[in-house]
Amino acid sequence: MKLTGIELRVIEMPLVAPFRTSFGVQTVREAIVVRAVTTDGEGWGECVAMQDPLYSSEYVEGSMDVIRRFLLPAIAQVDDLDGSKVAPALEQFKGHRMSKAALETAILDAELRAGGISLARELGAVRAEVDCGVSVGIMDSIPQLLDAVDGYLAEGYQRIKLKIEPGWDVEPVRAVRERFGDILLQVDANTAYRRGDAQHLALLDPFDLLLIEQPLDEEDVIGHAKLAEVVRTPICLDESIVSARAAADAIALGACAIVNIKPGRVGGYLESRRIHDVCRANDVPVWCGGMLETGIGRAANLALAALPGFTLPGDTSGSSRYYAHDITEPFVVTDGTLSVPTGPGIGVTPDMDALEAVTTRTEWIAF
Ligand code: NPQ
Ligand code: MG
Repeated sequence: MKLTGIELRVIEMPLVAPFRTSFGVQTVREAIVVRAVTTDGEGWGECVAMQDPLYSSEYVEGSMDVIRRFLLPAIAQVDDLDGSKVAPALEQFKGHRMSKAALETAILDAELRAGGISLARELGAVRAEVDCGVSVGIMDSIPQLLDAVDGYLAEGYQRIKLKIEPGWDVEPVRAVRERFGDILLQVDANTAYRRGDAQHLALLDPFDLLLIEQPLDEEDVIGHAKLAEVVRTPICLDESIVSARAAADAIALGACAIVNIKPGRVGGYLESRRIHDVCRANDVPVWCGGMLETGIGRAANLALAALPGFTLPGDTSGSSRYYAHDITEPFVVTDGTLSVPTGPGIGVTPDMDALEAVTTRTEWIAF
């Protein structure tokens, strides 16, 4: 396979409702859609970096720059290109995992489409449907939160994740537990707490949460291990787990009992599978995180979430959780599950009119 060129599109998708986390309020999802054009056909990927470096150090304009100036020229040097050769060719460049993941996915998708193999099959999927959870943002009031959770439960979501931060933690959790009883419930702090908050976080213990996700700074792995000795709620890491090595280290240190896998954060689906394998060998459950993906990223996430170690419902929500109009066929939650795409590659293609409508800028980089 030879790459003919890459199309980069910056897109702006309005969210159905503002999404508030400890790092701010999002009303629009800006992202990059990658189309790899090869001698064997096309492939698609999505870069999940946000517009601003608030979740991680990556951001849209930085991704555009590093892809254009460093990553694509390195891929241009690779003979007989396929998905497995992308990460090794990009290893020389530090970090920028979301940008690398988007390129690897687009090239892997092109390879798999040409070979008629689904991404799910390629990764080792063992199920045709995945259990869906939903991430619920910080709200202005408890009644508003309860209305939102009520709506998601009515749609069939099997697990609720509440975003928390200091000042919005014990009370919302108590309110949701009291109102909805024995549902699968977990929380995500996106690094909003410090080591000294351990006793406060232990106040969540009576609510039987599935897990608390990334309470401390992404670099504070030992802090999470210390916290695990004080709180009974299992600790799950998100931001800290940037590679299979980071996962192995965090597990060895006792910093996490559960791992959130996001392909963008770790440099792609192939590294995601390695993390899955490391966690499985250690009996650590994993689940698939979400980054407000369009249908392109959502399709690929479903393939990953179908692997055997994904034993907890993921942030693999339906398209309508975030978008009134997705750029692919919408993913619709039925009986609390989403179907894993079965077609070649990621199994979906963007609707070009819908994609065009949300594109703010297109760059074509020929090889
Ligand atoms: C998390 N995702 O698990 C992330 C955080 C997150 C579904 O909770 C724009 C782009 C807005 C990426 C908001 C979920 C975002 C974003 C939240 C990621 O930590
Ligand atoms: Mg998270």
